[in-house]
Amino acid sequence: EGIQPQEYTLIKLKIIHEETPYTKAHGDVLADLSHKNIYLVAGTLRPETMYGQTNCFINPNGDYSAVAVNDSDVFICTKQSARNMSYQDLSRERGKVAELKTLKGWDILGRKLKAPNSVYDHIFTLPMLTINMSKATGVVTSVPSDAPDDYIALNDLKADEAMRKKYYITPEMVDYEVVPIIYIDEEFGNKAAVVACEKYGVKNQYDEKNLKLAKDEVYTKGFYSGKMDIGSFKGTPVKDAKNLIRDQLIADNLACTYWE
Ligand code: A2H
Repeated sequence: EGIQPQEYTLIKLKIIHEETPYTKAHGDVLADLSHKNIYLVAGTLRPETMYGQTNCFINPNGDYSAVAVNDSDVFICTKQSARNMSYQDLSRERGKVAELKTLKGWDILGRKLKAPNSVYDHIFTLPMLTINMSKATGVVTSVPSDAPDDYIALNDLKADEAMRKKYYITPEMVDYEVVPIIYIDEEFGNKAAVVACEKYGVKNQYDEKNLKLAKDEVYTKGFYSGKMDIGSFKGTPVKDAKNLIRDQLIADNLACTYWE
C-alpha cells in the first residue's frame, strides 16, 4: 500500500432474516438485531459491475463487528473499517464505534442478501479464505463476469461438495450463472473473467501466479476497452459509467463512499 488514500464504494447488502443451515445447527447471533436493517458492507473499486453480483464473500475465520451507524441501521464489517468510518460521517458520534456485537465470518455464512443492482432477486454469502481482513471492510461482493478471483472462488465451491458441506453451503446457494455486464472485445466478449481464467489455466483460488496474469489483463482491458452491456448506461464506456453508476447508488442510499 502506498501513501495515496484509496477511495472505495461501500455497497450495502441487506440481510434477509431467515434460518440458515448454519444457524439451525449453531444458533443465530443476529437474532436479537432482527428488528434493525442489517447490512453487510462490501468495499469495491468497481461500482459499475454490481449488476453482475452472484454472491458475497466473507472470510469464515475473520473477526467482524456489527456496528450501529444510526438508530435503524447496522453495518457488518471489520472493527478497523468501522473505526475509519466513524471519522467519515458513518457513525452516530464522530470517532466513536457503536459496536453491538462481535462475530466470526462463520456466523454470517449462507445468509440471504438483497444486493443493490444485481439482476438476481437475492444472493447468498459464501466463504472465501483469501480475503484480507486488513483491507477495506473484509466483505467482498462477487462479480464473476469481471473479477477472476470471484469467478474461480465461486467455481471452487460449485465443484467441491466437501467444502460446501463444511461451511453449511447448499447447492442452491451457489446455483448462480455468470451475468454478462461489460463487453470488452472479440477475445474477451462479455464474460472477461471466465475467458481469462480459461486462457491462463487458473486451477483454483490458490493458483496465485495464473490468477495474477488473468487479473492484470481483465482489469486493464475492462477499464480501457469495456463498454456497459446492461443497465441505464448500456453502451457507455466503463470509465465514464463508473462514477455515474456510483453516484446513482449513493443517491438511492444503497451505497456510500469510504476512504482508507
Ligand atoms: B472489487 P485493492 Cl468486478 N480482500 O470489486 C480481498 N479483496 C478485496 C477486499 C479484501 N479485504 N476488499 C475488497 N476486495 C476486492 C468488484 C471488482 C473488484 C471487480 C473487478 C476488480 C476488482 C467485485 N469483486 O478489484 O487491493 C474488491 O473487488 C480489482 C483490484 O484495494 C475490490 O474491488 O485495490 C478490490 O478487491 C479492492 O482491491
